[in-house]
Amino acid sequence: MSVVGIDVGFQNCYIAVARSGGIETIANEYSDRCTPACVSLASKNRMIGNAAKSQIITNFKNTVHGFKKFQGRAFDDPFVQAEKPKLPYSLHKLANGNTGIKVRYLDEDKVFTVEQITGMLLTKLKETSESALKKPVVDCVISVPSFFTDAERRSVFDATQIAGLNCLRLINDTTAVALAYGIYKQDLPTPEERPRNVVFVDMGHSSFQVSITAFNKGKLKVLATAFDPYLGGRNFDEVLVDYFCEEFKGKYKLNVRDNPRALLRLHQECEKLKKLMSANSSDLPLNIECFMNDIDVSSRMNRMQFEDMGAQYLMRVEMPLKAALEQSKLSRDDVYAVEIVGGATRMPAIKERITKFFGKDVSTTLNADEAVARGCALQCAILSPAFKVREFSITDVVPFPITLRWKSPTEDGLGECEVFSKNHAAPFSKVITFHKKEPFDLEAFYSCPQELPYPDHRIGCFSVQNVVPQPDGDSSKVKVKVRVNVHGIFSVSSASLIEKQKGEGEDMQIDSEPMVQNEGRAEEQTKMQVDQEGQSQGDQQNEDSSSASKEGAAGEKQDPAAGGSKPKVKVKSIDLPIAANNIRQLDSDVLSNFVEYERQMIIQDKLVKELNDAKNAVEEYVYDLRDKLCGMYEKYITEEDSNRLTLMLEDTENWLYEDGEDQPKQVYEEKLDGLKRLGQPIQDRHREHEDRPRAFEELGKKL
Ligand code: ATP
Ligand code: K
Ligand code: MG
Repeated sequence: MSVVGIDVGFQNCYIAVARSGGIETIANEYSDRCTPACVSLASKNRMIGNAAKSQIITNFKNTVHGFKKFQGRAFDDPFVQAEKPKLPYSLHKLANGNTGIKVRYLDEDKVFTVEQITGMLLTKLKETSESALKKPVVDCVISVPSFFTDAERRSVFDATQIAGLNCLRLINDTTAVALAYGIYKQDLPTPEERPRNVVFVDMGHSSFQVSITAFNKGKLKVLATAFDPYLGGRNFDEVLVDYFCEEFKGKYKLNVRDNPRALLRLHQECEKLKKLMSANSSDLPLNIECFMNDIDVSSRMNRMQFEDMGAQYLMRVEMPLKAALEQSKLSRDDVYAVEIVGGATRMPAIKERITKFFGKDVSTTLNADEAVARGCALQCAILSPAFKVREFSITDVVPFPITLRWKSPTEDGLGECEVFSKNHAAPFSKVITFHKKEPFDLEAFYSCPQELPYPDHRIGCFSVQNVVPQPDGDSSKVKVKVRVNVHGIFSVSSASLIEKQKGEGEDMQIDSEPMVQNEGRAEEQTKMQVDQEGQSQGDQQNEDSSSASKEGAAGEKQDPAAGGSKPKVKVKSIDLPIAANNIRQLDSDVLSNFVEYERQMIIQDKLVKELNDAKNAVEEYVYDLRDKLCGMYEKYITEEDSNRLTLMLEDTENWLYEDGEDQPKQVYEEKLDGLKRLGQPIQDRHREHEDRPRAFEELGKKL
């Protein structure tokens, strides 16, 4: 069983794995621990990660990046529409209204869903972890922004399935960071003592997240989260891009915005310049050769100027800090430390604002780039029965309050109730009791549309089916369980009809769960529930696999009818089917098609790779043998033979660029074999000669 944590960033992805020595981040085939969130489609295959990034400019129409925020969003979503004109690739409205990405792939026009593109990225990350761990990787934990709504989370979850991953948990970025911070701390207060409160701040390329977390020995509890979902490093890149576009318009009469390639190059250069300005406050140059119309451009910028230009964004840093602190009901003095992560927190101006707000120096004890991935891997290790980790319980929060509204076709029992308040503990289950004579619908939605960073406040509609009246015509008691699961996804997870037995009174005690009988009134169960049963889509069965679930298991496992030591009451409970209809949800058959299609694309990529490897092997052999013929092999071949062979090598090289450009793998393999038949005898003579003195030496030693 694999223990893998993946930070899927807007720009950068990191993988951490558990090995016997502990948690470590791993490098990809480019020896890079960062894999760019980038997918490039081509006429024969796909390139993903670093290879795709190198295509951003050359193959801009088919190289997809910056797609994380399209996850679970409609094409008509205002955010998607605002991004659209800035993208070098095209978006496309899918039949179900979701956002599709239009590219050329295998010489055809193709539209991929965001889930498929993310699935491709995850395939790459899966393969990278597999080659590091040298075994198949299936189980993993993946990070999402804490402000992701249900539709966005379900979309990421679908992407994990497309990639063939078994996502044990979608964990919030800042919660993963908190886990990476807390699990190794030996000096946390005991559970009876006042907790240690730590603020975690993560500013990445696209977003800004803050959480305040209370630590005690063996546990963390998120007290509050706050965010600016649209504030990140990329805003500052854009500030620079805007500035230089203007400047070059006047100075060089260049319309950069009309030239996607030039614009992409300017973006890359501006990001580099931005990073340089973090380390250097003096005047810095920006030079781009052959930028547009064969013109070289150059300019200068310094940090002070830059901070002035970015003031509108710097101003926005304080709000989420303030919101988080207010919600946590802590004062600044209660804050033990402010830990910052994420690439954009390296900007001095960002650090200053955070420092100023909390009135204390920020700490950078965590690795700014890798902390999220490490936290994910730690969570995966906790959830994995195969891995021993310190017991550590994690209580997260519900970021946006959730309301349930119910109606039935004939009864006038229309009502609603907020089932999860803001910052309610999560994961969590609640049982609500209804009195109904017929099937009914429960509509779930986010209570405060105005504070939601998503344009649709609906979550989904859940139809509780097969509800019938009691034999005496009375309403039946229907118990409905609602929950926010480990992934932070809401569902009506189960429903049951409690059948009255003959002669039983109305107010009999039916089970051990404390609950109010009022129709529709939600009643919290006394213990925190961790998702254990009643699998709905997006769930994992992790029976007792985490310390967190052990804590929650007790109340949940009792059979309501069993009674235990209580007087036995005869109650029959019938499970009711629930039909869920979530917004922007992919149909399950569509999802299975995507899973299958991803498998085919993986095979295709593999074939192309093998073919390229076979071709490259011929080329390499040609170069290698040619070098050696005029070097170390010179003495072992006649001049005549050498000349003939050299000519042959030259022919082969030419062939590779002409007729041999595009041949089946077998042709290259045969070509290589043919060359080796000629080269091998020379190599053998050389080796034999080399080995002889060595053999004498060995012999000499023995004597
Ligand atoms: P998100 O968290 O929004 O999904 P991400 O996780 O991909 O995005 P990070 O890798 O945390 O983002 O950070 C990338 C951002 O940090 C980029 O905007 C990058 O330019 C910026 N960045 C990295 N190093 C520096 C630096 N030294 N100075 C300024 N900005 C930097
Ligand atoms: K990242
Ligand atoms: Mg990030």
